[in-house]
Amino acid sequence: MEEAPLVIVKLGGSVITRKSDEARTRAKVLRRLAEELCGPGAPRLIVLHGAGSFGHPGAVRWHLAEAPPPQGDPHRTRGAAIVSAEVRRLHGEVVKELVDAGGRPVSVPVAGVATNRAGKLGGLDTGPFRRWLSAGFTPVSFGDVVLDDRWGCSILSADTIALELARAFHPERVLFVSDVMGVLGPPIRGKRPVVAELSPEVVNSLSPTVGAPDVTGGIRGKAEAMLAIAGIGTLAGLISGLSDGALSRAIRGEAVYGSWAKAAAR
Ligand code: IP8
Repeated sequence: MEEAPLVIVKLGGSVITRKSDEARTRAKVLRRLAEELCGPGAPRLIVLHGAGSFGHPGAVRWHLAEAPPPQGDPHRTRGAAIVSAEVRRLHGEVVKELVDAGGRPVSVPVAGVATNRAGKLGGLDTGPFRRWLSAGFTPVSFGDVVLDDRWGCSILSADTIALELARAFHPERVLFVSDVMGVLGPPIRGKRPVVAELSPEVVNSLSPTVGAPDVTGGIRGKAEAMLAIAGIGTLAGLISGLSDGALSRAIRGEAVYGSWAKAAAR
């Protein structure tokens, strides 16, 4: 039997948490997004979320996305434990909202199935995602602190998890849900327009990080992940989670305003 279409959605930390206050969710937005994900006729989903203000400030403070100094850093493991606990607090809220919205989410943290090597993904066992999906659940994972076989531990972004899962599962589309309408291009008459179709030239012109403290590459890191996803034959979009209904339309395959990286022929 043909499998029902699968969509991977990453809820960006920028849209589900408040940037200004440390470690608070945007409760109303999170609730609405959960309802859009669990509405009637939704496809099979894998849901990922970023760390936002629950994870990035601590990751910056304890330098978790950098190599430790040669003499070692006595605060690194303590800092990593705090960040790991904080992102789990956010994760609990995301899973609860999905349950309350009528979904069948199940938590699949990558800390148990992924390792980094010098801050980059070394390996991710996608088996647990496959098995939970086959059993009719919606696996939910998040950007996390993982073991690093060179640095002890480091950060794995949900953007990287999205790319790796796209390689394993070839979903219909991967959607990045953000607090912006799309990737903003270079200014024209003082205004930066949303780039409807991403290309390597546009992505190379983006500055590495914009806005709140972000250890995983900000909008540029996301745009790079989108191009990589398109390169393996899957459509990738960056849409706003602040526009009512955009996510619900996008998961059903409708064309939604935002930035898109078109799938290369498989
Ligand atoms: O927000 C970062 O994940 P992201 C994870 O998906 C931590 O890039 C712990 C900062």
